[in-house]
Amino acid sequence: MSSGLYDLHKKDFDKTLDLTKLRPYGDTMNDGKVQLSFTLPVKDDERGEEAARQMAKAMGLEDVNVAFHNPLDQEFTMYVVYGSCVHAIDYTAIQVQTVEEETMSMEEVDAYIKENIGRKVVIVGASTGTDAHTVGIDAVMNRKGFAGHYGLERYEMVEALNMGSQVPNEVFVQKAVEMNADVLLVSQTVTQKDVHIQNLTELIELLEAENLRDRFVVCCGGARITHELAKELGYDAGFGAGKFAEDVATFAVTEMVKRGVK
Ligand code: B12
Repeated sequence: MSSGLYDLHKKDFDKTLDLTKLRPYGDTMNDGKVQLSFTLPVKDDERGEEAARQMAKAMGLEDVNVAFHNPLDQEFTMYVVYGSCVHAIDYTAIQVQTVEEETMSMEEVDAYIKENIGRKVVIVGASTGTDAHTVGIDAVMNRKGFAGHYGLERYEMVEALNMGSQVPNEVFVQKAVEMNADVLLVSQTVTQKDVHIQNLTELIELLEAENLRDRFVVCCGGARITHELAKELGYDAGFGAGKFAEDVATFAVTEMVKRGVK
């Protein structure tokens, strides 16, 4: 939508939007309509359907409609429900921590490295710990990239090593030292039982124990990683869904220059 149309819509058609009481939008402003899917460990029958309705109500939905239910197994059923969320939030009070650099293109990153660092930047990445997912780290590192964004292997001024998945933190650090890496990239996809927090914390502790933390720019990423979480865990930056090679490359090289790395 062009910004002109957007302004017209907001100013002339809607008088009820109050960003201090933000609710989901379905058909009309403030209707609170959401669609939600979840699984209950019960049979797919009328009683299960009622359980799904009550569960949705308990989650803060009203006018609940169980639109779809499908047995996954004898005792497990997946439900899709629609309803109106009764809660509202104050959008104007929201503050988020984000990476502030304006993202450069691959060509701009290469030019920036040539001008400010004067040698290739060495970047080692992996999906570490028990995490077997490789698509995220491949998206960022593989030459062909992802969704039209070339990966770091394609950058003229980057020497990139993608170690793949299930890489133990010790092996990762050993390789980073061996390659005299500048930047470490960790991908974490599985977050069940906060395994990503344990694993990400273990890596930082390992680097600190070996007095190596300040030697690298250390970034993590994954669908459920935020910049705020990454900072809390001792990383320099975190990148979630919708972030690509150029986002992390921009951050890493500008951070290196801020630190005076040559
Ligand atoms: C493909 C997939 C698999 C494949 C993985 C194949 C492979 N080679 O990677 C297989 C079938 C092997 C698999 C296995 C498992 N999976 Co799986 N899998 C998925 C699936 C369908 C897609 C994930 C994906 O590839 N996304 C695409 C990539 C491009 O997105 P991304 O990772 O978010 O990456 C982007 C950004 O986050 C960012 N990024 C990612 N990493 C990094 C790193 C850095 C440094 C930076 C800068 C950016 C960055 O850049 C990318 C581009 O924007 C998801 C469901 C879903 N639809 O998301 C489940 C999902 C991730 N899997 C899940 C689970 C539970 C598992 C298993 C544990 C299942 C099991 N019980 O065995 C196992 C894993 C076992 C293990 N030890 O890890 C859960 C995770 C739930 C959770 N919250 O923990 C999901 C969400 C499915 C679900 N709804 O339950 N899985």
